[in-house]
This record gives sequence, C-alpha cells and structure tokens, in this order.
Amino acid sequence: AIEGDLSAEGMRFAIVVARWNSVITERLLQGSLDGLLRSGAGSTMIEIVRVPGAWEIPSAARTLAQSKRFSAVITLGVLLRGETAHYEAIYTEVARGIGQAQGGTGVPHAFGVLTCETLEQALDRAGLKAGNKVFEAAMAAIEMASIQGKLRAGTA
Ligand code: DLZ
Repeated sequence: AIEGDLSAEGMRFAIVVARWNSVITERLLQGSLDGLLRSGAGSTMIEIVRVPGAWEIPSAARTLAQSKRFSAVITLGVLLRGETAHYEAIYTEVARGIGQAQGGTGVPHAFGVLTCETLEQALDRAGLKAGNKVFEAAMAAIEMASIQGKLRAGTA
C-alpha cells in the first residue's frame, strides 16, 4: 500500500485563514501551526495569508497553489449557521472552490473550514472541548504532501 509519512521536514506550507469569526479562526491557526511545527516543519517554511472571510479562501488558496512554492495549502475558516445568510449556498461554494483549487493545481489542500450551529459549538471544536479539529487538517496536509511526493517521484 502507498502511504504518506507524517514528517513535515523540508516541506513548505501555506495557511489561508479567514478573519471573520477571528476569535475562533486564530485558535484554528494556532492548532494547525502546532501540528506542523511538532511534525518537523520549519517556521520559515510556513506562509500565513489572512483573507476577509470564508468566501475569499478559495481564490487565495488557488493563487498560492499555482505558485508551486508549497507542498500543501491549509484552509481555515468558520461559518456559523445562525449568523450567515445563505449559509448552505456559501458553504457549498467555499467547499467547491477549495476542491477545484486542489484539483486544478495538483497541490493538496487540507479542509479546515468549520461549519457550526453556534459560536459555542465552534469554540468547542477549536480546542475548548473536542481537541482542535484543524490539528487533524495539518496532519492530512503533511500526509498528502508526502504521498504526492512519492507518487510523482515514482518511488511508491
Ligand atoms: C458576510 C459573512 C457572514 C454573514 N458570515 C460569515 C461567516 O460566518 N464566516 C465567514 O468566514 N465569513 C462570513 N461572511 C463574510 C464572507 O465570507 C465574505 O468575506 C464577505 O461576504 C465579503 O465577500
């Protein structure tokens, strides 16, 4: 079986983080940085890009991926159903846009856009109760970057 490693040594990452609901998205950012650094990524190998809201994540993610400077892109945002008009429509487009950026560029994109009913639920998922969900997204980014490297090199 082909499997990725969980070492981030030598890899470069871009993290796109939405400012909307920043109380939570900044926690998500800390969780993913924690995951990358503890897996061996160098702090100078991580570029953080802040965008206004979740809606803007796909366009920044695509541009970063197209630059071919990054092993993977991590996307972070929080959409709250109670506060977001057309919540389903926005979420669908954000998810589709991130998927298309990944498919169009071949660069792995980890999906760390939380969709929650309330602020309380979002806080729980950002580390207050349930562990930081985007720690897992950081691990997925590392694993996929490793797998893509192996597949491209034909060493898998
Ligand atoms: C406008 C808006 C609303 C109502 N809710 C959210 C949200 O819950 N999470 C989020 O990341 N962004 C939200 N936004 C902002 C949009 O994503 C976008 O930034 C603006 O519509 C400007 O294009």
